[in-house]
Amino acid sequence: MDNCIFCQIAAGKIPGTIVYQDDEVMAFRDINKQAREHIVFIPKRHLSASLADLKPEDSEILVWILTAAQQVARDLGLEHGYRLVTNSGPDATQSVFHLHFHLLGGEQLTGWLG
Ligand code: IU
Repeated sequence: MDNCIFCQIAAGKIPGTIVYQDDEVMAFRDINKQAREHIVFIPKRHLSASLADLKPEDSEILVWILTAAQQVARDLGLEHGYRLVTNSGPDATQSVFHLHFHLLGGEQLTGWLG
């Protein structure tokens, strides 16, 4: 999608600090990090705006993203743990409407709600 910032990062049209990519998934450092390590995982294709509207036939992307997150967490040395979350919709304060997951770690995480 032309006006989607994460599509533009996936296409290399605007820069991101990319830490992982394969045919389907890209991961880059969040520009406004909320933990010492904060990585955003996206499908390269604009499959959906959020988890809420991901179609069942596209759901295998979830396995690919979780597998990529597992790999990146290992690469970053997050052996003490990490958190993987997705914000879906306004109650969750979602701000970019291209499905994505946040990997947070590298320090003791506190609290669930913000
Ligand atoms: P959210 O779950 O939609 O709230 O998360 C969007 C995230 O994307 C947020 O943490 C932003 O800091 C992050 N981000 C980014 O890393 N690079 C960008 O160019 C833009 C947003 I725009």
